[in-house]
Amino acid sequence: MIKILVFLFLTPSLSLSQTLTFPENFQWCVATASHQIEGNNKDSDWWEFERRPGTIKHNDKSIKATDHWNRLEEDTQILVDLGVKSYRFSLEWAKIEPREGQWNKDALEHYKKEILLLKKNNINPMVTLHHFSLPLWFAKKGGWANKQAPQYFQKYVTKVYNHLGDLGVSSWATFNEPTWNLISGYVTGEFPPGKKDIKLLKDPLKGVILSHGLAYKTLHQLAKDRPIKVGLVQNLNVFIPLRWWNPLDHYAKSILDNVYNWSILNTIKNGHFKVNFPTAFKDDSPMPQLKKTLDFLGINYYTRQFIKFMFSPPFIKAQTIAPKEKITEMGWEIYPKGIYTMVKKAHQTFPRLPIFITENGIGDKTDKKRPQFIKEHLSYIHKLLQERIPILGYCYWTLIDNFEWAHGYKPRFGLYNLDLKTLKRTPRNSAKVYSEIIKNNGFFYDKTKALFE
Ligand code: PNW
Repeated sequence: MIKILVFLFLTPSLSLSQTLTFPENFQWCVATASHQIEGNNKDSDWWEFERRPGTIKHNDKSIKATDHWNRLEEDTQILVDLGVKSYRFSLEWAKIEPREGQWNKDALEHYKKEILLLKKNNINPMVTLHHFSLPLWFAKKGGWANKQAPQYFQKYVTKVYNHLGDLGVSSWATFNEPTWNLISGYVTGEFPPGKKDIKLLKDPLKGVILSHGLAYKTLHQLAKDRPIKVGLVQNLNVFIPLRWWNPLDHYAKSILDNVYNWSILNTIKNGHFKVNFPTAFKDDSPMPQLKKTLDFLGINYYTRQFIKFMFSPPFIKAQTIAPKEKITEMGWEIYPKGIYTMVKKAHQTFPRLPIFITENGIGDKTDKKRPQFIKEHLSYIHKLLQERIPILGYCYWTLIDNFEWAHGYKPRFGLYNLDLKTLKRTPRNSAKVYSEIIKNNGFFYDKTKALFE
């Protein structure tokens, strides 16, 4: 009897605090994006956008950013210090093709050097081909809304692969967060081209999907027998109807969920693009060529939002509701459980597809919340792994504080603090915490002490 009581008493606490060990080959990683760190991206649409009055908070401009372009060795050393197995970064199309059809060999050589440096240090390079910024010449032609966008992108991708394809890049992602990028550019106006008309979303959305499909095929054709992995990175947010009793909020939520989270992934799954957004646009187009164009899925997860229906355009309002302790510098709610929910949904959509958590991070200059933020998200990833969901790795966003798009330099996502004057990188406490997790391939986790449940 006593034995049973002791057992009942101890079991819950045993399972609530335990060492979480990750699979042997789990890819611990950090992620960055070229425009946010390299500097001098003069031929890009973002460079031009930053110079339009009122676009970027505090009138910040990317200018030199973190000067990563000139600090490859220093920054690779930081990656080595952290102990990451993979490094996710993006190539800058505007640097590689600054004017239509003119290829900058030095830029391609620069990326070659970067990849070789990573390989030399036993770090797997994960390349993203497009992370928000575009060559200005292409943006001026309408960017993704241009009917020829897939062909322009294909030319760029071909050039890149011909130059860098034999260096052992472990994975190629065509796009980073395409729906977020396009909604920011065409609906909220926060990103270039700075438009605010939801009706404008349809053409670039279809353009991006078709560009992904063509790039996927192109890369595999160029690779021939080389076993390359090509995928896409999608941001998945948890959306909740603001007022549970209001059918309009449920309706708005389902539309946003469909367009933002799933429109691209569903097109790939079904070979069919289907969006019905009555106040904006409706489309129903077969795209059989999109089927089977993912070797892996990259998921970026950050937050949950509450959705309200509004009676004027854009009809949908996303807002954050959470106590102050759970809100980040970006104003986003910290909601670790959401990574579990969204990865699980993605897995149900693509049951056998390998998943990579390509971004998860927090703006937190003081670093008070970051260590616990990382651990609580990882605890859910561990749970997913125990349920046999094939997650290959986890990238913390990001390595060094950087140019945070329309928010400028204020939000601090880095494991390393960036001194904006000297550009010196200094590890925050969480850099040590993360490198310990990597070294031990896990960590001790006490669920009863969770802060963000
Ligand atoms: C990502 N949301 O975007 C981007 O990939 C990065 O370039 C960026 O610096 C980072 O997050 C931090 O902002 C996001 O709606 C877009 O929750 C949307 C969301 C989160 C992140």
